[in-house]
Amino acid sequence: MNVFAERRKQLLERLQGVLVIPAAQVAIRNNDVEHEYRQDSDFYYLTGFSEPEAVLVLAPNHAEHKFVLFVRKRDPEREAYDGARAGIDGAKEDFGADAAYLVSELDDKLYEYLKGNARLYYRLGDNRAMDDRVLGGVRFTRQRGARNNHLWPTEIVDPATVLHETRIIKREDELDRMRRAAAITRDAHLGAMALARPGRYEYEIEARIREIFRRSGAERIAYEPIIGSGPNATVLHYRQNNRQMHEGELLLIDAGCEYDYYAADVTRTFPVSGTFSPAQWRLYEVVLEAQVTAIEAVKPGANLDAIHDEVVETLVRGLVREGLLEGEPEKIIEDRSYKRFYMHRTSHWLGMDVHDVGVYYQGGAPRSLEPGMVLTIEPGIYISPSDDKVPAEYRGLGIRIEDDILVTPEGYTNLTADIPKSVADVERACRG
Ligand SMILES: [Mn+2]
Repeated sequence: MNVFAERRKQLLERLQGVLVIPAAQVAIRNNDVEHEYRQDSDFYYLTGFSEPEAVLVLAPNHAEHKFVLFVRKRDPEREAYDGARAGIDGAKEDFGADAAYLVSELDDKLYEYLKGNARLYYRLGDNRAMDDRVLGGVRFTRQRGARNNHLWPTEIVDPATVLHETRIIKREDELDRMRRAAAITRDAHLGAMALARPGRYEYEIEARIREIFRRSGAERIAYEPIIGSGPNATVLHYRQNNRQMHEGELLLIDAGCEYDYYAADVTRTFPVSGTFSPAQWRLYEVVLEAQVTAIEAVKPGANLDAIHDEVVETLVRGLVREGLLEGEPEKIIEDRSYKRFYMHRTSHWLGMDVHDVGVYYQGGAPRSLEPGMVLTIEPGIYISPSDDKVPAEYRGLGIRIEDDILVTPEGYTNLTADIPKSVADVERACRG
């Protein structure tokens, strides 16, 4: 049984009703030109099917059709332009559907799968046209239900409640892909460190990173990369990547590839000229200490809020030590004045999506880490170029260090551990 069939089987055992998940929608860029298409992660997780205009139905209460796919019609003329389509036959033979129909038949066929189910798992609000079609099916099933003595959906539940709790725990086949994504991302960061030097432009570094991703077999980037030199490193979502880099500046790179639908998410900060200045070096060590301490705290039972608090504490003590913050660390943490330099959270889940699915709180409390979860640890310090309350040598410095951490039964594995991070390793990598 392939991995997708296994996932469906596990989910079917947990479902208390019928589940409907549409494929990701095609997004138009302009006229007849589309944005790059990427399948919806939930849809792909359960089917391995990457075509648009498809709908997945899992029907545990149906006698024969537990797994149903609605797909595009075969169309030799269109396929000459866009490539082959699986069609109804392919959906059954290649993707294992118990039944398959044209997506144009969805409205007529939904009744057969909705009837007999008091619960429908469907995510409302993401795709309004699809909402209309599914709710039309619910309405029809309700009208028939009273007369024909069968249940109809009286409850619509977000599939996230069952599916995302499965996706948050990564199995071995998923971790293989995440390790591959991490290895390719390592090569790209090494390539960037070797290439950067005063006079080069941020986009040259971006081009090298994209080249290494693609030539290594990664389908795409996991998110738009940030290549921020000098003051751009303090702009958290900097995307222009078009500035010329200068002697004495830092370069912050936040870039990760997506390999076979799994993401890496890595940030490194290094000196453009290959050597940290004393002020850069001191600040870098503060961030690094916070990051390493946080990683070492990862183990089953720990939680992201506690890890974040520890990061804040380490950063604040470092900032006080370097004279960037004044006063008692406890007081600074309490009044949150450190947010001037560290304004974002420390972690997010990582998986098929770069900000992966899964809740962060359960029953009002931060959820406990479990083996198989993957998260980022990404503390930073960002000092505005116009902050005249700090010594000039610190102004415009932005430093973030980010790794991808797998929770294991014993503690953790750093999936991106071999991307240079210590001052000595980074400076060596910058020399190429
Ligand atoms: Mn991240």
